[in-house]
Amino acid sequence: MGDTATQIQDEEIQEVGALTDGFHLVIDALKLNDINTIYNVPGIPITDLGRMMQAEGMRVLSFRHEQNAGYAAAISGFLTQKPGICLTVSAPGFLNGLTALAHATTNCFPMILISGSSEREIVDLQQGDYEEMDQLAIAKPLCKAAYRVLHAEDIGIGIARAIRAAVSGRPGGIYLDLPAKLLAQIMDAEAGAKSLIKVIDAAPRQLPAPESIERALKVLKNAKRPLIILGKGAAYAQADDEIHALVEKSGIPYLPMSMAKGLLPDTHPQSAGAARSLVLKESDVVMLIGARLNWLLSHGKGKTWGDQPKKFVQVDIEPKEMDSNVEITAPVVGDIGSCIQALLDGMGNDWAPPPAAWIDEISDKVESNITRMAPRLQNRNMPMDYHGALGALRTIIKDRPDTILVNEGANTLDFTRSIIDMYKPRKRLDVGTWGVMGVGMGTAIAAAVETGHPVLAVEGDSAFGFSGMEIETICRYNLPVCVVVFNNSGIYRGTGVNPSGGSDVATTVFVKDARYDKMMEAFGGIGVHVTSPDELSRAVNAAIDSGKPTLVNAVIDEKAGTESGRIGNLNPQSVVSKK
Ligand code: OXT
Ligand code: ADP
Ligand code: MG
Repeated sequence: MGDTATQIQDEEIQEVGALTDGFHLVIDALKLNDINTIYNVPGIPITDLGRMMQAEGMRVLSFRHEQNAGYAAAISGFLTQKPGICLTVSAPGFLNGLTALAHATTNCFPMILISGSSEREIVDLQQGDYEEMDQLAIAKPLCKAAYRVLHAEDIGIGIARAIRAAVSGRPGGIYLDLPAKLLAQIMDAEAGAKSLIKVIDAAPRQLPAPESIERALKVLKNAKRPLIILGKGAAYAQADDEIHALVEKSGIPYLPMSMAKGLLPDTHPQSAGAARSLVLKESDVVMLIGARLNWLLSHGKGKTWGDQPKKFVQVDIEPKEMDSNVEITAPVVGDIGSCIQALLDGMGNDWAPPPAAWIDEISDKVESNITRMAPRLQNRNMPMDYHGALGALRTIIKDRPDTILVNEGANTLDFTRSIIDMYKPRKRLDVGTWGVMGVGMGTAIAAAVETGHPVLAVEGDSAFGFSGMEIETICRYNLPVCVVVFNNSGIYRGTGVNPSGGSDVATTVFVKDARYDKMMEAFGGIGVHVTSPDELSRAVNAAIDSGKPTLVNAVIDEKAGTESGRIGNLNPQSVVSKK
């Protein structure tokens, strides 16, 4: 009997030694760099890659839509300082993941979108391959860097470059294109192992220039009404102790941006969170730490900032951020940990706190805003308004400060941000720089997977709809996620009326009396329908105690919200009235 094909192949393999292939090289390169979690949607050409990753002990979480897998990867980058990995199929899957990649880049989160792609020869001649698309070209303007690997021996380099590009300097999203053919390429296993790179010091410290520290301290020292603004870059940097020390040693009041809440507890006596308008208007020197003067800070000028002339000190790793909107008097370029440490060292031991009049003015405003809000948080109106419902959830976060709060919506976002105090760093995750709806479930899943802490996702009913199908994913992996849908039957409010008088409902209105809790039950999770703050409180406490996937449908007064929440001023107004 003649030799079988397999026998011949085996003999050949023995002659040339053990072989490896593109699939295994990708897996080995990621594992070598301590990347062990993948957020993906399977399909041609990456189904087997996912399977093999799982076989090799990686955690491979499959989603229902790539955008949600991408948001999960983005926030995992924020939480861990390692690039979150989203793995997708070619063209449509790639495009679904691309929104999240752009979101990661916009928010300065490290993430790598790895997509399978079609055959280069066919794509470049536009001959109509399966899911044909020039993905590299399309990704380039939407991310920090984009790479394609064509040869198995370059996989190690490709992944090393992607990791380093994602986390060094200002973090961001990276695209890595892996053509289908590459995954099946074989090479000698020993040469393959040698081709892999373990990235050394992927995000090297960037020490600030000593003169920039001196300049910044001089400006701060001369301030009569100083203010520190902490942004999500400060939360990302994980320099929690240094930041805490700087705030307390300087005695300067601070304002946390949304995702920087909890870096110091919101109840800290120097927190000016409840006196936002006052401190922006009246401050004379503002030190930004990992926060940009973009739309969320009214670009550092105009009505929000008042007439008081300002000097800005800005601590950021990205030199190009300086003077982006207004003059920065004292730029401090470097990584936040190193910069804050240098500022602390330069302050010496006799740093004088800011004038008492400034501190007292802020404390009075904080107290009056808190006192004004307090009775509203106790209200027992039915249907619930935002204050009544959030009064209940606020207590839960206070009692369980390790819980991660995910938050999206318009009114649901804005009320939650100002009502729920945070006590620990990186516990509040939200819509970020773009105010994007749809981050909710991906964020909740990654938060649970990466930290092991319970997650409470407070979601507007519209916001929830963007990623709602992922509650199946939450149930499938049995994650400790409690989703609370603030159900006011619509975008902003449920009261809109079709101006034409036609039979279609208004553009902002959803089905009335919808029961989102039943969706959760469909997948074996727990669904609860609540109409009062006490019921809400009981349901969420039970969910967190049990750790079981839960969705609480919380009925909110459909008249309670306002158009676009706190940012209604950004809506353009038509000056033409048509009959
Ligand atoms: O100092 P003053 O007196 O001014 O008072 C301030 C604080 O000092 C005080 N405060 C406190 N008082 C007492 N106690 C405490 N603890 C306290 N803390 C603070 O309260 C006030 C307010 O404080 P705040 O919030 O800090 O200050 P302010 O002025 O609001 O800050 C300004 C901003 C700009 C920093 C802040 O407003 C902010 O961060 N805003 C982010 C807004 C945002 O990103 N919104 C999301 C986008 S809106 C819209 O675009 C939506 N869409 C369109 C869409 C989107 N986004 N994405 C995609 C992919 N497609 C479409 C859609 C579809 S929202 C939306 C859905 C909405 O419907 P939902 O059903 O989901 O939600 P509902 O509205 O609930 O129905
Ligand atoms: P927020 O929305 O909370 O104001 P932004 O996303 O606008 O925050 O700003 C974050 C800033 O933090 C970015 O300019 C980014 O370059 C910077 N940043 C991120 N990580 C670091 C770090 N480790 N050291 C210094 N700056 C950082
Ligand atoms: Mg709503």
